Amino acid sequence: MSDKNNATPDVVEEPRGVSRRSFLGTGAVTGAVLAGATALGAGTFTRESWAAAAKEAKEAKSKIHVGPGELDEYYGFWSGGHQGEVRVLGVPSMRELMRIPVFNVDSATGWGLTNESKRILGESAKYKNGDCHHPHISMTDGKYDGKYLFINDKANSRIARIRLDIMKCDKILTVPNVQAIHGLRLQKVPYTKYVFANAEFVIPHPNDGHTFDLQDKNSFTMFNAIDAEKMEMAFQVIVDGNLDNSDADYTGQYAASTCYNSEKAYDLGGMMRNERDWVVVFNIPRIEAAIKAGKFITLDGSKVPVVDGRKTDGKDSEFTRYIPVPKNPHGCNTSSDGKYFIANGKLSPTVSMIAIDRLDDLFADRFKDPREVIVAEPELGLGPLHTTFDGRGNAYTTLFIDSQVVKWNMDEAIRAYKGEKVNYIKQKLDVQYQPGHNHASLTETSEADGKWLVVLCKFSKDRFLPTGPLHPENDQLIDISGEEMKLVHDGPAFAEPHDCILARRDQIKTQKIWNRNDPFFAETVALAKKDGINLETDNKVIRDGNKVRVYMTSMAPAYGLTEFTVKQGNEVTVTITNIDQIEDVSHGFVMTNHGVSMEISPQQTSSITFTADKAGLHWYYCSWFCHALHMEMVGRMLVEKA
Ligand code: RUQ
Ligand code: CUA
Ligand code: CA
Repeated sequence: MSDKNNATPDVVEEPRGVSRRSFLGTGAVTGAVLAGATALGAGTFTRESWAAAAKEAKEAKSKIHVGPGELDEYYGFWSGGHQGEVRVLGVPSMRELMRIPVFNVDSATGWGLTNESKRILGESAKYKNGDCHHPHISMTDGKYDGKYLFINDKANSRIARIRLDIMKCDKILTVPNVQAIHGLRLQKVPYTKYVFANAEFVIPHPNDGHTFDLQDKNSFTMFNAIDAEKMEMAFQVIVDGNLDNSDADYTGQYAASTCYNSEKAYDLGGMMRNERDWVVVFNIPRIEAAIKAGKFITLDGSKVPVVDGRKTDGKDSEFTRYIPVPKNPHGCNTSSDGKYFIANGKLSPTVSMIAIDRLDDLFADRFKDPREVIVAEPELGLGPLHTTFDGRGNAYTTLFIDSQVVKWNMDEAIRAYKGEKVNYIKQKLDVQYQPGHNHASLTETSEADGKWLVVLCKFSKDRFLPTGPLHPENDQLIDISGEEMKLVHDGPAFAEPHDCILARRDQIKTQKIWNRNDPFFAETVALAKKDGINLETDNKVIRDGNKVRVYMTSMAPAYGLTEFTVKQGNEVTVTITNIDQIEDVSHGFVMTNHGVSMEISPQQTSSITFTADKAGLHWYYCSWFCHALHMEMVGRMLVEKA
């Protein structure tokens, strides 16, 4: 079997290196061209280097091979990008374990179709799309507590929460009065009380169609804090410029966000006018105090407390500080040692290291220049987007334009900034190609263990069998446990895992079957109770005017009801309780030709509502292969002519 799909390619017949490395050098990346960049490293590959790569690939294979029946060491949670779901992978095998539908509609589980999922989606169930970027796991004392995973939807300005014990989305919130939730991070210490979420785009307030213009005081965007347990808005902070990515510190006091459009421009040229944009730092206790004291406003019909974190006449507000950094910065990453916020320069070859222990002084106005909090600005290469950490003092930054990951040492970068002659760059590794986020194991917790690095490449070009004009992305796994980074795996992925996160497998505890008291379907259980139904035993049809409620059990390989009759035009709700107790015996329910499909896992209750608009006999069947007689797990609905 060829190992092309899981490792560096075998030796190739001709040195393809040049074309493989330089394909974006001629204008495919507007930012690169406009920033005057050309692709570096073209021609660095030779026949010999490919042979070496092939040898390395062989060694790598043994490292990542998780044999049949063996378990991975890490859970990986991958954003599905504009596909809208969250994916669960095992690392290091990079095997996909599960998909968690969130902002998409999913035919297998019935997400977006069932009544339970529609209640969770709420008002926003009308949207069938989403664009998720940043999955993050809830923390206690700077370590994963394995309770929740949160993720943003840039497309429809939402935030979703996934319960990790069942790996289902249980809450979705639309953030009011903003457009495009992008950067999302969690408070790390003392625990994840807040989800911090950046709204990217500047809009007029009220946004009632009165203007295209964004220059006046009533046009702005906001930084948002969400109560993680209630999944309700806690507060919003008006900012200057726009907001891109963010992170929180290890004291619970500060959060920081990058801004690439300090210009408040509408077009590319305008957004690149300033040599420096900024990082805005939020003082969480001060914001909380102001809100407690009633010193806030509300906006455009919402009740959420809003404070103004903008400068007035060049003077800082009490809530924020703006630290100028070059240029259109993107990623914002807190180092695992808790010392620095690192802003990734994107259009500048540098990253800016902000000393978190200088922020108290910054907020106390003890500095003449806010840039006095910057302790280093190492030059790393072209297009730095995101940085991650190994817990041993090294940082790893993706270079989008160079198609590389650069490993560098933070202390040495600080010494170099002070004028010492020291080479803080440890290694540059080619990745294939154009990396966005990267993520080292446990990197955003105090337990960063420096074992694995995932690099999410936006382009895969020639790394996989061709799939037509649309190519997969390439999620690469790199071994960082030694001195040198070693690429060990290529992982094709469908649109578009911006970001992923790795947790140790012991940090995630899942249920094997559903608990009958689970809140996920509690409302369905309550409705059944109103109909006098015992879901675990009853198989009954309740007629209520034009509405028909069909209750049945399922146990492999049969439904409790194998036929029921309704009238044409009836609104039919089918509620099924899977009374199987055996792990892995999931059933499904599909009503043919009605767009009806759902999952019913052991001890779960699921319900779905549809209109019986076609007179006739309609078969329903179990869609999840559950038993030797799975094909026989069927029933019939008779729809009588109106
Ligand atoms: S951020 S790489 Cu949402 Cu970079 Cu996508
Ligand atoms: Cu039940 Cu297949
Ligand atoms: Ca800018």
